[in-house]
Amino acid sequence: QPTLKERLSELIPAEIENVKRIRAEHGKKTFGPVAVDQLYGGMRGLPALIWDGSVLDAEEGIRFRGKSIPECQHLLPKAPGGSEPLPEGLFWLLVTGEIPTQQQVEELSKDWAARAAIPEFVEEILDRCPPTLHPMSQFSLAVTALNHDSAFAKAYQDGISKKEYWSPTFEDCMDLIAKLPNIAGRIYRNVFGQGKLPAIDQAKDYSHNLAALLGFGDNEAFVELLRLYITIHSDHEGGNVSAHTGKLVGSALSDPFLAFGASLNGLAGPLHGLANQEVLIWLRKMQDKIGENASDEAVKDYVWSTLKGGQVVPGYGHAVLRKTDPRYTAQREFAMKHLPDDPLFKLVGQIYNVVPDILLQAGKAKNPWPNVDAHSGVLLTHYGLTQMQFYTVLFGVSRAFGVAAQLIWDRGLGAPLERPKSYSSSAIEMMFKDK
Ligand code: AMX
Repeated sequence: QPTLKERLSELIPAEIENVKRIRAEHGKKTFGPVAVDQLYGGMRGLPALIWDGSVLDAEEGIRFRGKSIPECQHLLPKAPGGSEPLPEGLFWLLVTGEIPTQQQVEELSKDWAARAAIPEFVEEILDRCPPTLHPMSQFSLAVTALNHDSAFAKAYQDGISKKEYWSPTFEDCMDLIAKLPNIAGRIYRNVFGQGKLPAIDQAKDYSHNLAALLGFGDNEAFVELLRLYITIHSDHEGGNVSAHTGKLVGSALSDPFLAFGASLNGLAGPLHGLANQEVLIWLRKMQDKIGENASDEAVKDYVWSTLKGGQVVPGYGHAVLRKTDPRYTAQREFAMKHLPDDPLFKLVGQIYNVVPDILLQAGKAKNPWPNVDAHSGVLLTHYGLTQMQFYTVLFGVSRAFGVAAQLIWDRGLGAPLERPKSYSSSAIEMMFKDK
């Protein structure tokens, strides 16, 4: 059975021809006018990028290479005794569009375990960070510093041909994903004082090793949660801040460590990945104010007070989605199976029953339904990972999968430097002066 790299070396030449054909047949066609509002309005709906790993439908939610989350849960290989998909398999799917065999996934687990060590100087950088530096800033620092050993940067300096870019990019992407658990684990233990890091177990899968590094290796339900968590957070098509940033920075031929470090800085914003931290802070504040087992009325009042204070309800709304996020639903199903009586899970369910109506009444949000971040923190908290400042780091570990898959393809297909056109407001006025 071919390795992932062998399979890619077969797929890339065929896809180069495919893209040539698409461009020859359709390259000069246009779809949809550009409205001035889109330039001022964060480019919503503006067609601008090629992204092959996943596509987001406003009503249905995400599909990874055409497969919904329940289909991925069904089709992708599992760990022995487990029922959630192994993220190794999801990565294979994102990169190739194909479902890997159990053996191919096991090889990937081994490969990542073998690449997992981080350089000593990166450990030192992390150990010197004050615990008051946000875990996401530490994460981004460490990932950026991995560029020291980038195979791509070195090959470029050595004069590699453009046709070969994908190969060292692939190696960097594999190293990147493989090293994230050691970085995340070190940050977690440094910041929250949780003892010494264990060694990577070469015989275990990625999620198991990540769980062990965080101190939860003995908790099989938590390991299963991480498998699901990484799978569903991996990719959300190309226009979201972290994915687009990675692609943009990669287009300058910055190596995958530099590109993904930039992704992480975008993910660290409260309207994007930091929302999972914000949700938990908000839930805790709500509990402090109105107590546990509060009435629907009290929850409603609290939600209104958030809105009236000029703040967003974290975990609700989305730039593209217009229905409940299937990533929320997948986590809800996990909770129903593993922690149906958890009080915080019950509060999340209660909030689901009141927030959409309130957001509709408030009349601003285009989507009143919950997104992925409304649920993830509750699950992590249940198993004892209660430090919400750390939650976005786990989102970041997962998001590397999607960004890396696209970086490999961008270099494989020779994607050019991104450089869209910007306009000044006076230029816009001039353009439509007499129209
Ligand atoms: N609570 C209160 N107001 C909200 C809201 C929410 N959850 N969602 C949207 N709105 C408001 C917007 O702030 C905006 O107000 P404005 O006109 O005064 O600027 C108005 O509704 C219209 O916004 P929109 O077109 O519906 O959303 P958007 O595409 O501009 O923004 C998002 C999308 C996610 C930033 C927004 O819904 C939001 O702030 N949600 C809360 C934060 C959150 O959960 N982020 C995580 C998203 C998923 C992810 O990336 N991880």
